[in-house]
Amino acid sequence: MLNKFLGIPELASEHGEMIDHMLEVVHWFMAVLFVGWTLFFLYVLFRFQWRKNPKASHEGITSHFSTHLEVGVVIVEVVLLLGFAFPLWANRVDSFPTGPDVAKVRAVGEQFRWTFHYTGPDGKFGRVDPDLISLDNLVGLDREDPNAKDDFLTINKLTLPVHRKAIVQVTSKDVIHGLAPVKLRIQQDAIPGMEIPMWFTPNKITDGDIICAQLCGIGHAQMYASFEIIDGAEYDKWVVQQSPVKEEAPPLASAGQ
Ligand SMILES: [Cu+2]
Repeated sequence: MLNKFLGIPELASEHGEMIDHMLEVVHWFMAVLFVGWTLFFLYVLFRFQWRKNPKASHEGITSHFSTHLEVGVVIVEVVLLLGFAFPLWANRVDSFPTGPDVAKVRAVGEQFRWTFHYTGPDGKFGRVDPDLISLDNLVGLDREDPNAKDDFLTINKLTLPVHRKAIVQVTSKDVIHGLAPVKLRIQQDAIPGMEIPMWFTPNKITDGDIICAQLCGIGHAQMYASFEIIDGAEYDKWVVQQSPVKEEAPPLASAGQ
């Protein structure tokens, strides 16, 4: 209810309901804290006003009420973090799904766009090497590698099949970016030199925005991509169509654009 009031975007992944539930709990908790501490603050303003207490007391308040209250708040926060947030995230980055049905994509961030690297029909990524990166080879794919033959790239557009598990491996070519397809309720920072996988299951045929969640430079606001969740059979057809790479990469977005 509070989520709706705050305008949360449509939900399009299986685990997202738990994320939304936690968001709802956190928002209610923050609302209670906000109102509670405001009332306490106003009470203190009047209770200890100068007119009623012309002489400052060096003893101060003797009641431990506020200390107990603060300990209570800390306990609730620890429960939220250790009981909800950590297990939720652990599910996304532990025990990765395997099998031919799993859609695998590498998301490569750079100033200021996302390149998505697909395995192609073989389900295997070709070897990548930073030394091979050029304007014609955005992810440094080694075309000599047999696994690379059917790999293909898309720019600023992530396509995934509905109701099938997807692993997205997030990395960056320059600075820290953050891959945030908000409707899928998942997000991962892209760290240069690291490839960080996360997995989820899209459960709705829809499309949505992918924003860069880290302030990554002067063109950060233009670092916009989108995702599309399509029917599984359609996805398989699309993968075959796209493979191997035929399209040319658009010119690098410059900072001034
Ligand atoms: Cu960015």
